[in-house]
Amino acid sequence: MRNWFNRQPQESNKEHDRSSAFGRPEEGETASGQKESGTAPDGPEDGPSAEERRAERAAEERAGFFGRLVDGLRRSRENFAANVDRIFALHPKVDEEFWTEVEEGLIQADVGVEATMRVIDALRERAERELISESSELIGILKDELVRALGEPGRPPMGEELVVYLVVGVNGTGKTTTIAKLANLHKLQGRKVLLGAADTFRAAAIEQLDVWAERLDVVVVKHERGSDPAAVVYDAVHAARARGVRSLIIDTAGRLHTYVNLMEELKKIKRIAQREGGGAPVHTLLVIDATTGQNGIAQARLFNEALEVNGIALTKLDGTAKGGIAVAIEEELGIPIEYIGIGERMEDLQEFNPTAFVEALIGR
Ligand SMILES: Nc1nc2c(ncn2[C@@H]2O[C@H](COP(=O)(O)OP(=O)(O)OP(=O)(O)O)[C@@H](O)[C@H]2O)c(=O)[nH]1
Ligand SMILES: [Mg+2]
Repeated sequence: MRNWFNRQPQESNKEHDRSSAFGRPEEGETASGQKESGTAPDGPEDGPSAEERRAERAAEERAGFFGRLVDGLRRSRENFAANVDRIFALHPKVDEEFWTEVEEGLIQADVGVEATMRVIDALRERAERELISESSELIGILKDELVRALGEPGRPPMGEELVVYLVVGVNGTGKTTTIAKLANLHKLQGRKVLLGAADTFRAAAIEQLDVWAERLDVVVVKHERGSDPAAVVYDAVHAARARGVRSLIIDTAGRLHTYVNLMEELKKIKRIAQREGGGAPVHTLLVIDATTGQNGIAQARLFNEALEVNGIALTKLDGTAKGGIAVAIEEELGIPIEYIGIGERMEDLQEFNPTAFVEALIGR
């Protein structure tokens, strides 16, 4: 073999289902955009009842969500599913060679050594306990164990009061884009959103956030380029409190003159947000680029040591065949993945759902 992920991915399909959770029709509208009649008949002979229509709409939304996930994970799926098929076909009996192949396959998929060992141990244990000798019977169990290894998905605080989201990460990982997507998601969830442009270091960073804000129709609190980011955060937090904002999302620099400078600056920003927020939780969301593999995990450790990260947004999953990195992140960092990025568009951010993720990766 021995490479699960050695095939060239095809061009990503940019066509996405618009009748999704993100493009959700307004209340009182059907998925096709027509107004529902308040006097719609209820009986089976007269068409679906309101409840049936609601269930239908929920199913459509789920299909849209899953369809986009499958599309976003296509590179990983093509490799993962093809190699699972190949290994299981090549080794119909559960023997040592089968275990070696599965183990190597998971490691190649960037699942990480520790997580792979745990998954393999759990699989072996179940195979022995349930006297399974046909490898095909283990596919469902492999999925179960991967879901288990992904742990509980993280859910950021989403209460009625202000939450400050401090979005941090190495430069280029997708912070600003993720902030735009998050703002879009939170707006769709009915939350009032404000952005804070605290990356005052990189040229054009403020303008980039501004462009997104205009498209999203949200306000940005910003200062001049080169100004003190902590002062931006101070103003942004006070503006958020004064305006009854629920989600204040703060963009930060990914690079300064030195790494130590960056961490000191981020710590200061966090302190200011905590001090000025009037008790508002400050949720530190670390953005990791999935295409950077184990290197991304090493970076995450450093950020976590300095800032106590609460959750992870794993971006660019559409750009890698090694989606298994999600499992390694959970195993090695113990920080929950809250969101995944599966494309460059505003709609391409999803709340992380381990079951759907594994199904999209190896579902058949
Ligand atoms: N394919 C893909 N591209 C993404 C995703 N998220 C972000 N990007 C792209 O990654 C590039 C960098 O994104 P930014 O949001 O500017 O990254 P950043 O972390 O803010 O970068 P700095 O401000 O330089 O620190 C852009 O071209 C984005 O379109 C994703 O989920 N999928
Ligand atoms: Mg940025």
